[in-house]
Amino acid sequence: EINFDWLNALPKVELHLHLEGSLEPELMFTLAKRNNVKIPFTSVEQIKEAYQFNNLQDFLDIYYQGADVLVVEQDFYDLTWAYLLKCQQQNVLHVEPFFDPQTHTARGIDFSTIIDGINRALVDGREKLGISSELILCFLRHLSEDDAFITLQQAIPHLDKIKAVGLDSSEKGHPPEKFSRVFAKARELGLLTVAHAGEEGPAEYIWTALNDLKVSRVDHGVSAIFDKALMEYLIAAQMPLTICPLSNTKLKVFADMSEHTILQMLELGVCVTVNSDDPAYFGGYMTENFVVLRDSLAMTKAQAKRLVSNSIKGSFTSLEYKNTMQ
Ligand code: ES4
Ligand code: ZN
Repeated sequence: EINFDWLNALPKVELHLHLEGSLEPELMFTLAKRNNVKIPFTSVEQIKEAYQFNNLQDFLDIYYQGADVLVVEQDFYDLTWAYLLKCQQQNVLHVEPFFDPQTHTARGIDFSTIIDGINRALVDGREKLGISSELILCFLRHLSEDDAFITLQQAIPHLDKIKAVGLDSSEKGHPPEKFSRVFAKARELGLLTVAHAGEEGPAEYIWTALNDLKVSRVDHGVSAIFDKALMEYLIAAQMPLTICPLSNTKLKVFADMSEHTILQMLELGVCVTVNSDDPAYFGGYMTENFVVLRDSLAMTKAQAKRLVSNSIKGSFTSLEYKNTMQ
């Protein structure tokens, strides 16, 4: 279809992608078998039926369960490589994926097993596919500050492979400031910071992500629209928001794609970007997320290009490289 073709051919950049959320049912079965891990599904159809969520927590419960099939270094490589092949098919030139080490270290998997597998695929992605990347370590906000500190300590021998830290998982009741001291330590180590804020949580959490965690981007941030002063700040600072349209409707942050506010924000001058979040769970990668904006919100070609341009501006690569992407 013509519009898919054009949006697929458009060179894109992805700034909000959970590697564990790119685990397709087919690979889940392959890895379950390879590692002798039991999963509560017997067919791809059954898995797809289970992927119906009423909120973020519904999704997280099934997402953490899916990650149980990831055990040895090669599994983390295969997961990351499959995502990069999708990027190649969809003309995604640069990616800044998240990984959730605590999901795996809690099951007795070494931090180095996880990051070495991911990093080897990212290196191959640069060399064999020409896809550049920066990796972001996410802390699980439903776990303790102490647990996050332990995880940051485990990352220290691998700082050459990590660009930033982030914050994900259950938002409500776990405000950004719970991790102020961990993020301060991460910044001292030379890492940039991002955080999921204002996905299900209030605009107040976006303020504390900015003020207490000193984030360089806000992940989601859709609840900013309810706070006029925050909107003015985001526009003045040109603070990037990594918006995930399919994620937001699957998790019922918006009841319908026609109600999504991304293009309103774009027209108000907010630095909004398009991303896929957990594409294996939410029904689409980068191109599909752009396609739904065209289908449900009548996004124009000029708007699509501005959305990509915002992603380039908001990325953590060198200015020199950004200029080659524009
Ligand atoms: C996530 Cl959509 C979303 N929100 C918060 N945490 C997450 N981890 C993976 N996907
Ligand atoms: Zn996310």
